[in-house]
Amino acid sequence: MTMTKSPLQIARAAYQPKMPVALQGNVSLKEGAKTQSVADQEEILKLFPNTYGMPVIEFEPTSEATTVAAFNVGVILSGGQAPGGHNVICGLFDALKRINPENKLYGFLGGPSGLVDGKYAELTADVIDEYRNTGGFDIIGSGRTKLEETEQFDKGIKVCQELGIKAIVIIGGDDSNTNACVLAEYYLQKNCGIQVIGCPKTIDGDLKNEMIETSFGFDTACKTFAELIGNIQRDANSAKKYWHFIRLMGRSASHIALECALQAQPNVCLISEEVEAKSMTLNEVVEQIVEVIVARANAGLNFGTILIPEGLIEFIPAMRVLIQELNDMLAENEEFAALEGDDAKREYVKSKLTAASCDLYRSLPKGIAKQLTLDRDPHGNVMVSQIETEKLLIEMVQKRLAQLKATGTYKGKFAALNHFFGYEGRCAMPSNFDADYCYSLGNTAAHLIAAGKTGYMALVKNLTKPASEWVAGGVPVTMMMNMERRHGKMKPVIQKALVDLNGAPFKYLAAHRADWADPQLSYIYPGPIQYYGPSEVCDQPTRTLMLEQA
Ligand code: FBP
Repeated sequence: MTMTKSPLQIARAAYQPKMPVALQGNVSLKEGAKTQSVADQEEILKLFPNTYGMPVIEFEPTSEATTVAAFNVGVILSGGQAPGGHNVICGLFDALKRINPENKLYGFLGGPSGLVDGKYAELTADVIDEYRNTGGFDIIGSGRTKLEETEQFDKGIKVCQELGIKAIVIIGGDDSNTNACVLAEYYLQKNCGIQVIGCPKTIDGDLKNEMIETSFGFDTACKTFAELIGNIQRDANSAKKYWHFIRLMGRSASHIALECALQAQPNVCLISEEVEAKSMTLNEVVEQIVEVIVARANAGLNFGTILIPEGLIEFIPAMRVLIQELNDMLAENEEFAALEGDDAKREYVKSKLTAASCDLYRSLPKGIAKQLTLDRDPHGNVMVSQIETEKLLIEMVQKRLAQLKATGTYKGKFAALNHFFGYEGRCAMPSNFDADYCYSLGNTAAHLIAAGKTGYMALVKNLTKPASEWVAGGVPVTMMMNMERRHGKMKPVIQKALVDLNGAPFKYLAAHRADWADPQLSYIYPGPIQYYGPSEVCDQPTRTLMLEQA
């Protein structure tokens, strides 16, 4: 007999996510005061006249049951995978059925384009049961199509009307939730009766603010990477012959690198936001690494671990200027796209850059320079996941160590290995935290819809407390917005949360990193995510969240 599921998969299918008390029965709704956007209030108000200023909402338990007429909902998974996405959909489905067993849930296939192209599938109980507490987004697939044209919005209305859909739930990161808000505003203007609710997804951890404590997926992804880093540290400490340069996903923000450092205590962890605050050059970053390598070599230890956030390169001021120039130059540039061959493209780029950026561009290894000019994502972001910063750093560190060797300052041996962790964690089986959090987010989205809300993001907070004490509700998306330059134009977007250098997680790293670099080893080996066992082993949120809320 062939096995179709592992024993753990079977056990997880039966796991019942823990939920806040307020979501366990009937809910009533409490509205707070009017809200404002985090910045650029006048511009955001002008762009979102119908959804600006709405109050924050909290759900409270009530003994009164309300009867809600049956309605249909469509759900979209948008952007990069994050553990727990399936549980948002399961939570949404279960709550919709509790609200009215006649309610139906449709999944739009392959991301936002599924809505526009009318590609969908009904998510019935049989389908949902296959995906409970599983990683991945394969239940309906995901995509990065940007919903921004009114033509797309109008096609969406038609599809929703055909299916009797009264609300769309968009599960995505900052850019996707920005689009959700634009869509909500447009549908209100058109008075077409379609609500739009967002859910905070991304392993990057950069969709958080005063209201949203963390995005889902960050917990599981970091725990998965931290396990791998711990394993590498144990290997390094056993073989004693390699320096491991480990780049970690996270786009611009260094939250993942920071969280992994807090969990595994590597010898070096670079934080892009600090590099920017100190206006460090690439050479200074290299020097910071070299100092640790030399000190450890002097103690006879020619091995160690270095964590590098994938967005590092964008935070080196001169590189940032170069990337900005490249972004503006590449935006809708058909002339560049038509060029054939790397040399022609390189010459074209050089001819368009300012003198300082051109010098920097020329000084980079050709491979890295090329990676900087690869296609932007649909939101105009440079795809930092494709820039192999860890290899660039290895090359530069190697050169610097050779110089130090020549002067007799460094007597060690340097052999380096490079790693890039991202895809390894994005679809991991969700931790109990993410399984519970996501299921609650899905439930919350259903209640926001039943309450007739639109332009809101589902909110579940108090996350360092036991799940029963979490607080659920909704936060208007406009509250998180500011104006930023995208594709060469100013656009309203949700403000990204970068690592706060005055925040407790970074301060902890800053206070301890000298000990972690020290030849006296202080590696932690976190081990794999545990799903069954004592709560302190299985249900703990990230160190970031615990330090932020301590
Ligand atoms: P989201 O912002 O869509 O959640 O993306 C997360 C992420 O994993 C980033 O960390 C990474 O830079 C990017 O996706 C990689 O994108 P792709 O999956 O398109 O290679």
